[in-house]
Amino acid sequence: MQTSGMQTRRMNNSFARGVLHVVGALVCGKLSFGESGAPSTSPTNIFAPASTPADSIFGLSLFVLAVTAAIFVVVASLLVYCVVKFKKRKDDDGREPAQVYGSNQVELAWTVIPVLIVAALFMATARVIATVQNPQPGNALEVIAVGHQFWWEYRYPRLQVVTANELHVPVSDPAHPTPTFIKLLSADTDHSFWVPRLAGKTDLIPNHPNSMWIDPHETGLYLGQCAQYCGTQHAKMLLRIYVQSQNDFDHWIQEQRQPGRRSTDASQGQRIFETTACMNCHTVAGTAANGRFGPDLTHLMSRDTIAAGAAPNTPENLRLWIRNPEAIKPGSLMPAMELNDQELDALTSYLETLR
Ligand code: HEC
Ligand SMILES: [Cu+2]
Repeated sequence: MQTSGMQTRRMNNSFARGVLHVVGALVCGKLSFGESGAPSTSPTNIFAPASTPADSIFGLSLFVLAVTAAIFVVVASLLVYCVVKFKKRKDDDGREPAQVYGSNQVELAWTVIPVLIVAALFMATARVIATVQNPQPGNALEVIAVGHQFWWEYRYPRLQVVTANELHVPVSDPAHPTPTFIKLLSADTDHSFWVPRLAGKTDLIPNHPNSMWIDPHETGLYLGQCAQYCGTQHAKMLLRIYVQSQNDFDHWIQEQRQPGRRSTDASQGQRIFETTACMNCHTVAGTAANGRFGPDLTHLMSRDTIAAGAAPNTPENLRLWIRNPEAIKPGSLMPAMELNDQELDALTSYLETLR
């Protein structure tokens, strides 16, 4: 009996999902039709979950919405009915209507029914919380995400990979799940990790490790945003999750594990990097630079964006960034180093060798 109930609910869910997907996309103004005519989903659409935790939360929201909508319809119709039926008539004789004191049946009904509704909502919520807080299986991919003002540090402790701002994870086939568990830490203040299509929001709190997990069902780029005001540049602390096939992901890991490639043409830029305080804040593996205040730059050129998604990673933007970070991201904690044009060119060429 329980399974058939669940199946009907699932079917209702998928229909409601389709409707809500379109409504949501329309509301967000992001519904675009590709060549095939199929709607393509915006990378932050909360109505298009693509991972089990986001999916369970979405299902629960639909259930709660449906229950509360039903209550609303019942109450509003009774109200309208009473207003119309019992409005003051022309021939009203001014007498009070018959007064009814107490009815066990009515009182029982309006006590028991709400209690049952609340119990149902409670149990549905508890089930979703249990799913979302699923303990980590031993073989899951583990990532440590550290929130910094105003960028993300990502560490893969078992794979010895460190990167920033662009998280890569393997796609998870529901038949053979390969979830990713993310441990959430903070280097300074409260941040919040929220990639709406993959999971709910979880805060990164100093000295209080949190965790979450995702199992994205489709490859692609999923976007999000630090969802907790953490300082001036909170708005440009963007989240980018690249979900790749297992092969592409393994390949990416291989590349990230290489020490930075050396190139002699850029030795002047490297010298500036190592004498102009850059190396106090940034790490380039295989060189003397091992600062940890700013993003790891060992494979900077493997990233599509710089400054936590604030700008595309192009030579012009890189040069502008090191000339004056404020131009791209006001309030960023990287200082402008007052370099001259020739130093900027050399430094930019060096950064471009960090593949
Ligand atoms: C006081 C510490 C500090 C110094 C010194 C510093 N940086 Fe940074 N750098 C940062 C921080 C913090 C960020 C992240 C800014 C953000 O996204 O909000 C950053 C970001 C960057 C980025 C973008 C990385 C990415 O993946 O988003 C590059 C490139 C960079 N710095 C290069 C340099 C160079 C070159 C120098 C020397 C001229 C330098 N930095 C000096 C702290 C520093
Ligand atoms: Cu933040």
